[in-house]
Amino acid sequence: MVDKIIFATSNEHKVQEVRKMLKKINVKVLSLNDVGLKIDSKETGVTFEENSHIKASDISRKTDIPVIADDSGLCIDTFHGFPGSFSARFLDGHSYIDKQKEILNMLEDIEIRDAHFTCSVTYINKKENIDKTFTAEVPGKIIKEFDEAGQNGGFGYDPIFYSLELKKTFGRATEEEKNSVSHRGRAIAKFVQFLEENN
Ligand code: ITT
Repeated sequence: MVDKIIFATSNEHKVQEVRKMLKKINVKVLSLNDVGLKIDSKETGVTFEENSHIKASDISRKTDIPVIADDSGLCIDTFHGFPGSFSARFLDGHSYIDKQKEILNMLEDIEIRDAHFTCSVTYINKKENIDKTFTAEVPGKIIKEFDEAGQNGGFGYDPIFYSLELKKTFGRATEEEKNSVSHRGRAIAKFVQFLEENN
């Protein structure tokens, strides 16, 4: 039975979310800091699947402990999925408040505001020769105006993403609520099912 995995990410928010989810099945999530490794992957893939696979395999080459990595992003229908896998690099060097405001500017006067988050999680277990990727989405809409009150919850673009299922933005949702419907929550749920069937 796998009881610990390394999460190959530089994003501590992702670690926090996934750690909570995997605690429920007694799998300990180690950050790169915990194991003294660094990630400097070039995200050269075109898809979320390719990029999560690049990150997981880069770290997996350096350790025998099972590894997961996540590539995720916000996809806006009107912009044909942009920023998508460029979500982190969009307006590089600027704060997420600036990034949120820029998305709201770009969508000014546009009525169709449908969007989704996508997340691919790659799991590599060298000892057992397993290399699997799980992908999931969550549907929503981009809100119309900057929401100061939503800035305290979640991370990244959460404050401008209105979840159709929660009927509130991810910024205003509790972590538990977000995880119950989110792209990452759903991709991790598929991974958990795989572990349960194969452990
Ligand atoms: P690693 O590559 O090291 O994992 P990263 O933050 O650069 O960290 P990505 O390349 O996968 O990760 O980019 C994901 C970006 O998409 C993230 O920085 C946010 O801007 C956005 N994003 C992904 N999931 C999100 C979520 O749950 N809530 C809000 N924004 C999210």
